[in-house]
Amino acid sequence: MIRVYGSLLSRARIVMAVLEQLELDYELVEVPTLGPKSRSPEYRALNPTGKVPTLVDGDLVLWETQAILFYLARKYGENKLWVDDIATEADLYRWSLFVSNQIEAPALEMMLAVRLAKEDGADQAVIDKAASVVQRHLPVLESHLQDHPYLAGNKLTVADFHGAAVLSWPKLAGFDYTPYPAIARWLTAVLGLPAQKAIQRWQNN
Ligand SMILES: N[C@@H](CCC(=O)N[C@@H](CS)C(=O)NCC(=O)O)C(=O)O
Repeated sequence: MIRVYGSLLSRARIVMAVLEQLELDYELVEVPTLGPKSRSPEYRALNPTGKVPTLVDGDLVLWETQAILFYLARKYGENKLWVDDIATEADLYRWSLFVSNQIEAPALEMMLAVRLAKEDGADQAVIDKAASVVQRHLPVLESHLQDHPYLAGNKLTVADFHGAAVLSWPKLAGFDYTPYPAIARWLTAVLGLPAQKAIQRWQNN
């Protein structure tokens, strides 16, 4: 059985949503993002970074969220969540890497500013600074999504699962996507998939 190490409060949820969408059986091995379990020698033997998620599928041990998503789509996708030709595959990598390289860090910073806020509240200056970096890149995405339903190949792919998850983080810091209607429409479509709801069954794991 496929095993995912991580938690619902981590990027492991992106992997889990893709597993649900592919209708694969899997087990969640709860590893809190911080804390002794993720730092244990046993866990570091699987993932030397000590971060989550990690995927174990038979003899394969894999970490880095997007590598895991690409593997799952290629191995089990059967034309689901992947694209058909090399040019469209390059397009999928382009959008995935654009989100990862340009938006993921500031989007995470916005979410963590709220999640890790002390009693006197989140640091709005930190949120605003990170939001301005995110915003710099949104017009490109907005323009693309005005003409395309999804990031690559005009179909739902793993790039959408990753991208929509990352772009959902600023919302937790109050970011408003109203000026970006195509992004807002895409976020609603991808984050509203039944697969996203299905992962909540691990809530009381
Ligand atoms: N690029 C990595 C990032 C992994 C990552 O930073 N995971 C977070 C949870 S979502 C984590 O484990 N943080 C704990 C730490 O930084 O020690 C991936 O996508 O897998």
